[in-house]
Amino acid sequence: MIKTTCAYCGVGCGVTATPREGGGFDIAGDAAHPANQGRLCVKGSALGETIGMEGRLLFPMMRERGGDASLQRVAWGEALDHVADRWRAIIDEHGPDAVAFYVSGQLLTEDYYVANKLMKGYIGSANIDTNSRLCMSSAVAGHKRAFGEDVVPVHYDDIDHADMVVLVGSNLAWCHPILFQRLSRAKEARPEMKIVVIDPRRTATCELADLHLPIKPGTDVWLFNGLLSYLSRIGAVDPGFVAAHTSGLEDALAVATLAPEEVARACRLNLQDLMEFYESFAATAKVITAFSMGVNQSSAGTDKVNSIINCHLIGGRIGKQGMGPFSITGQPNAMGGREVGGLANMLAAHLDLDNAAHRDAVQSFWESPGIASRPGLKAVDLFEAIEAGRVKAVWVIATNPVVSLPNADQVRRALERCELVVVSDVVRDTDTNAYADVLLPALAWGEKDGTVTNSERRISRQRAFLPAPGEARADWLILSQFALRMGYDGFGYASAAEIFTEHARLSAWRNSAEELPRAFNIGALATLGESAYDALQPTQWPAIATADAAPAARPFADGRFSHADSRARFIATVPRAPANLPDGEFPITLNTGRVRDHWHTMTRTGRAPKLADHIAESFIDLHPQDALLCGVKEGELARVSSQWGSMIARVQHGGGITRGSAFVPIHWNNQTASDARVGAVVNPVVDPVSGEPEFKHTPVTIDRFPVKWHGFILSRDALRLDALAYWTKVQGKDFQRYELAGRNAIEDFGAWARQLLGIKDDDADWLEYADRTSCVFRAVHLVDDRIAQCIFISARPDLPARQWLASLFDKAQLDVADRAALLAGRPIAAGADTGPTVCSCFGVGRNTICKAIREQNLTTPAQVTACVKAGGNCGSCVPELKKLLSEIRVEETA
Ligand SMILES: Nc1nc2c(c(=O)[nH]1)N[C@H]1C(S)=C(S)[C@@H](COP(=O)(O)OP(=O)(O)OC[C@H]3O[C@@H](n4cnc5c(=O)[nH]c(N)nc54)[C@H](O)[C@@H]3O)O[C@H]1N2
Ligand SMILES: Nc1nc2c(c(=O)[nH]1)N[C@H]1C(S)=C(S)[C@@H](COP(=O)(O)OP(=O)(O)OC[C@H]3O[C@@H](n4cnc5c(=O)[nH]c(N)nc54)[C@H](O)[C@@H]3O)O[C@H]1N2
Ligand code: SF4
Ligand SMILES: [Mo]
Repeated sequence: MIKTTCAYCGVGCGVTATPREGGGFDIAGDAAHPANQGRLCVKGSALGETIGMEGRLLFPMMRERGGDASLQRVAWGEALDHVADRWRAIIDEHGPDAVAFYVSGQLLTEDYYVANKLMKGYIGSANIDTNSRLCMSSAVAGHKRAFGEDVVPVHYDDIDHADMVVLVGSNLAWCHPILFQRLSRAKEARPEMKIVVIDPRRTATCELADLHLPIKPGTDVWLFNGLLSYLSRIGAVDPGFVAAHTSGLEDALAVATLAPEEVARACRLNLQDLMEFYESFAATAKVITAFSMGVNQSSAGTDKVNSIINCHLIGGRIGKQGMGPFSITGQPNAMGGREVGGLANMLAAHLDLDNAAHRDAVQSFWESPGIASRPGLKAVDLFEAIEAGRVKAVWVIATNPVVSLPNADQVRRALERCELVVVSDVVRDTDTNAYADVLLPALAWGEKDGTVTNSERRISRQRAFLPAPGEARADWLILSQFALRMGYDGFGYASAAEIFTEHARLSAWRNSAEELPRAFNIGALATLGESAYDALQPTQWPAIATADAAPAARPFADGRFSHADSRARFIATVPRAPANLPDGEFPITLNTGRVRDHWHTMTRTGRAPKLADHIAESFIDLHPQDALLCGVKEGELARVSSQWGSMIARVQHGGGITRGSAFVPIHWNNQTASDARVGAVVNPVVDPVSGEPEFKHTPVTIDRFPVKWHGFILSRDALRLDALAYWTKVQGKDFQRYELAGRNAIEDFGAWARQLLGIKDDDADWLEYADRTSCVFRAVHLVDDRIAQCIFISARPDLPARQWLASLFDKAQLDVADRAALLAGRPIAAGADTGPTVCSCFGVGRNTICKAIREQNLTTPAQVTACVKAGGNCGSCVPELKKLLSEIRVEETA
């Protein structure tokens, strides 16, 4: 059994991988890991389905610009020589700022450290930015302004001690499920603990809340300024703490002038609800305010963060058990990236690029030829500079910017124009890889070795349990081999452990009260040898015990912060509206975010059949009245357009959205759908302090996407369907499923369908039912009495249940009843349509659950689990079970 850490979110759960007899691995939660104590959410428990070789990038590939456009396999030496020669030539001609790295919070700390050392110390530019710019740069900037250092002052077990937890712009139930379950258990044990959710949508997280404040998008600063002013007015202040450990309260209060009535109006909230929140906050000492992308991804993101921290400082609610402002990180190593100075305006080891003493410290430690002396380009600016030709070579590592950046069509144009695009990835086909001149195969989760740091500053090992496939290499090794070719010394690393201990030594370098004191100090780990590094247990900083020192307490426990005068700062946060507001042409505010079972651009979760059915295709969630005004109907397709671009998704209601807003998930892209990159629609406005994009607020218009027919295909082989007006791909267990829609009139259904499915053999075993007048068509293609493909077309979107058809792919032989059912378009056996998946672990559908609730009068999620298993494994669907239970209760009392 090998212990490692989950590949996905910042909770950082421990995972065990146990070889299975006959091949493969069993993935389970690590009971000894403090982050999860053995539990895994639905994504974590499906990790085993994502480690296969299909679609993997296994060899370096290169394409000649202007020549044959296709990528050709090359040797590592040739690829790295080529990149080094081109970089050297570009740097010689245009200077070091003409090249750039764009990296990721999914790199391991060791990879991240090497990339930063190379760029900032050796190439001499700070043009290295990361997708963390899109994620937590506002939290970083807020922490630095308030505390003088980017430190998260809360621990997971504080949740067990808090009396109030406020979740701001966080869909914890879906995005950090194991932390959410911890919160649910705390609430179960102490029902008097108050949970408040501040989110414009009524998300699954709200199922646990005592109070949901459906705030007007973008107005959080009004809300928290109002709270600060209220706390001050009623005297809910810790004057001793404020006097001894902070400065700037008067200035902060001077801009927090609105009375609660005015705040309620600005935030479009019910005054009573607002007061309930303010009064509870004032009355509770142990409050945690946990925040995530609804706060950070805003043109006022940094101010939102500081307006929250202000409310904690005024009452001294920080640095003690059960309380504090808690930035929940997204990616598995968002925090490790912060430790190595991953952003274009930071230096390694919590040192600053714009401070000469800090620069000198890092350069002297590295003994590097130079050190970047001014901040590099932040992500959005970087891709603008690439399009403008100022940056001529970019190397993208472990991120997919053609999908995930705002104004994503601009990103595509930038890469098209760029002289040299290098991409290191683990899969062969992504929307970004399509623009690569050089494609380099990296080791993936399960193969790579190193460390990650989770949301509570706990460093854990990711360990390899699989052999390196093909010629894939560790990202740190690729970068080091490139650096050596560039002629730099200082990159002769033989192992991840060597890099880690160097990083640990740097964190302690000149880190003393007299020199450059920082809370981040993992010097205690600097002497780990290879085997001690291999055996490293999850370790939280700053509390690292050593032979001669007891572990330090939690950060800021003594009220001393990292600013030179040791005081935390209140920041005067003047409320301001989002940069682009809805108007007559673009009347709806587009919000974007995540769904429960997918991870980002789906390069990994998209391959797991277990994760495919919870939400199978991209959608736009819209209030029914807005849908009416836009002329779109639930179940039909709509085009979502902004000034920047457009995409297509299926209209749905019921996502808890208020009027005037719409929500689209971030995951689908050109690999999984015909036209579903929501990044193309999102405005490229950024926060002026952090540079983080305003992903949650773009004015859009929504129109019908008219089609003549709807349909779907289930096929054992993958198909190319680019000729159709709309398609989207869903990974099944033994098949691919495609949802389709078309604008073409179909004359001869049979011939058309056979061509679409790639059937060339006239004698193929083929059954069909066609009714041209009502545009209904069903056909099935059998091979040796097994189903190979089936296709269903109808003028309306209400097609037969996919779950039932999927079950036919398990059968070794179709019987007569199956064939008849296929042509009739519905199962013969009653109850065979189980409905859309709710519980992905046991594949339990909505219809099954609702039927059990109704027939057996179930009232709690535990009863549902006992009856139909749903919710009995990872528990990620429990909030949805609660929702179904309450919907059926309402239905029955109505
Ligand atoms: N299943 C899943 N989990 C993930 C990920 C994933 O891809 N899939 N990604 C990981 C990563 S990298 C990240 S960063 C995290 C993100 O985790 P979260 O931040 O929890 O997720 P999001 O869905 O991006 O957005 C959170 C919420 O912010 C709300 N919001 C929008 N505008 C506002 C506003 O103006 N004010 C307030 N208060 N709220 C607003 C949205 O309605 C949304 O419900 O998730 C991590 N976990
Ligand atoms: N509209 C909108 N856009 C958003 C957001 C939003 O809320 N709304 N959220 C933003 C946020 S918070 C984030 S974090 C980003 C995430 O966006 P991205 O970082 O673009 O998304 P991923 O799909 O995680 O991309 C990771 C890539 O790295 C590859 N990869 C995985 N492991 C490795 C490895 O070990 N080495 C290498 N070299 N490659 C690897 C994967 O195959 C994949 O192609 O999206 C941002 N974009
Ligand atoms: S909560 Fe889920 S996705 Fe996040 S680390 Fe834990 S198992 Fe992985
Ligand atoms: Mo993120």
